[in-house]
Amino acid sequence: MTQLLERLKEIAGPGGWSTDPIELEPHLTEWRGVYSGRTLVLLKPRSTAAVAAIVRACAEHGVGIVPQGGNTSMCGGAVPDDSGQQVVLSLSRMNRVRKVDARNFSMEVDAGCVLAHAQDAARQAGRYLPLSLGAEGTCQVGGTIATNAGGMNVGRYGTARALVLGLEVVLADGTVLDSLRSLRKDTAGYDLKQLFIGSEGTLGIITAASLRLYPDPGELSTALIGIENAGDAVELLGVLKAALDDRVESFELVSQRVFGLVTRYIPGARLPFDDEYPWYVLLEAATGGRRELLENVLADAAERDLLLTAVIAKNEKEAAELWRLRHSIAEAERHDGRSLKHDISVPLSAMQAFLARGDELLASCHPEAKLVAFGHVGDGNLHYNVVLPRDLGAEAWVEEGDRVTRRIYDLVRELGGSFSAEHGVGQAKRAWLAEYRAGPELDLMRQLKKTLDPANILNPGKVI
Ligand code: FAD
Ligand code: 2HG
Ligand code: ZN
Repeated sequence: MTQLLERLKEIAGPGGWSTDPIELEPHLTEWRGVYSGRTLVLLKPRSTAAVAAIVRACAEHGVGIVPQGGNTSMCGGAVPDDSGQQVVLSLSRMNRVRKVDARNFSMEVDAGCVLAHAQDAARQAGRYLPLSLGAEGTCQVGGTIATNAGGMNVGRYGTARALVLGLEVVLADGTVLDSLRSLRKDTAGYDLKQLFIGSEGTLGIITAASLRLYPDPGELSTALIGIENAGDAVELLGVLKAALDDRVESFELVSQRVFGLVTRYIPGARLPFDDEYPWYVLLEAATGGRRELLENVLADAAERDLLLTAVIAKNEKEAAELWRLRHSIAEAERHDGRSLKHDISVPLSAMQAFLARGDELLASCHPEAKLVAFGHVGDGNLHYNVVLPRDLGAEAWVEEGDRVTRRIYDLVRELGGSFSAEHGVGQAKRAWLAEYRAGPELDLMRQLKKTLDPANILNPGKVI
């Protein structure tokens, strides 16, 4: 092991590795603090060649590698186990925007480029990188692709997968797979890059990506709406889409309890209403400065009793304040303490049934449980988080938690949904994957893993 360690340090070069406990600490604990581990060494290579050399060295010694981006994973995907034998490979020093091709509506970036920096670079070239999430100031392009993250505007632009035109990936034997093409059409054989999108570092290490860009959507109108029932949000979305079609950029649902956490824990956060409403929708539409387009739809929705109140941001500052409320939810929930995270999706047509039956289920299964529900309802994706009574002991929390989670996931399955919509599986949902995807799907996933990583050195202990 000492020999390997010395070789890894040499490959990473001065400033490219650390065993200092203080420097290691943020790399060893998950964002929520639920999962943590130890490591042999933290490596921060600067080039694809160095990543390949590291993988080759680790492969020779059968040592596990945990690729790490911004470490914002919600399911313990980016931290090592507690053996102290795995290597953490941070992409943070591979953070260049390689080029923006405005004419081709594409950009090439290193995997370690922070998502917000990639967005800025696209904007400076007069283009738009639509992928947007609360963690965008920290998460990296590589990590975001590796989880196939979703975020705030999937309805119009798709998840990370839809924005990937090409990838450069280091395979488990150190081979560099160069699929870094920027084409919208390419039917030359299997589309290999798809294998690595959403594979959470278990099939290869993404070192660079070519991303699809869009024209600037122009002026956006942003509104916060108070509604009576969560189910009305689905009707409201229908009205909005009928009027504005694909100009709807975002459509987020948030419960009063959730915004209550935000105003309690996030300094300066306040809602623009004097009264409270049971549920809220935060929506954004590309109206090109014609606010009246949105005003008319909302007036129509009010006539149909689909909303109780609405405020449209008058300028970018007000819009940013509304988005700050939304983007602060995960942080506020973290301050509030432990919750059972259920990142679920169902077909939009089943969303109302899910919400109604979910309420019944929680009432019957654990009447004292508190629902912390919010999310990307326009995509059929809800964060249906549940807080069990705080006075339950740790063991009972786990037992009760599993029971509640199982009931929720069973309902999701019955409605044709998924127990993991956008956060991935990591370590948190491995057992659920084994159960809810058992059969040919899981078998094929295992075969793929065996083929691409026969010695199981890429993010061992995650996903499958
Ligand atoms: P990490 O957390 O570092 O890693 C995630 C996974 O990818 C791990 O399995 C890791 O091993 C692997 N990985 C990392 N880099 C690479 C690489 N280069 N090659 C191969 N594998 C790699 N997610 C959403 O989908 N939508 C949201 O709206 C959303 N909002 C969030 C808000 C907050 C405040 C936070 C903390 C998280 C949020 N997330 C959201 C979850 C998370 O941010 C995303 O999944 C994010 O894109 C992960 O990127 P990262 O760089 O932090 O990856
Ligand atoms: C969001 O939509 C993230 O804000 C985080 O996906 C969800 O904290 C969560 O449960
Ligand atoms: Zn989300």
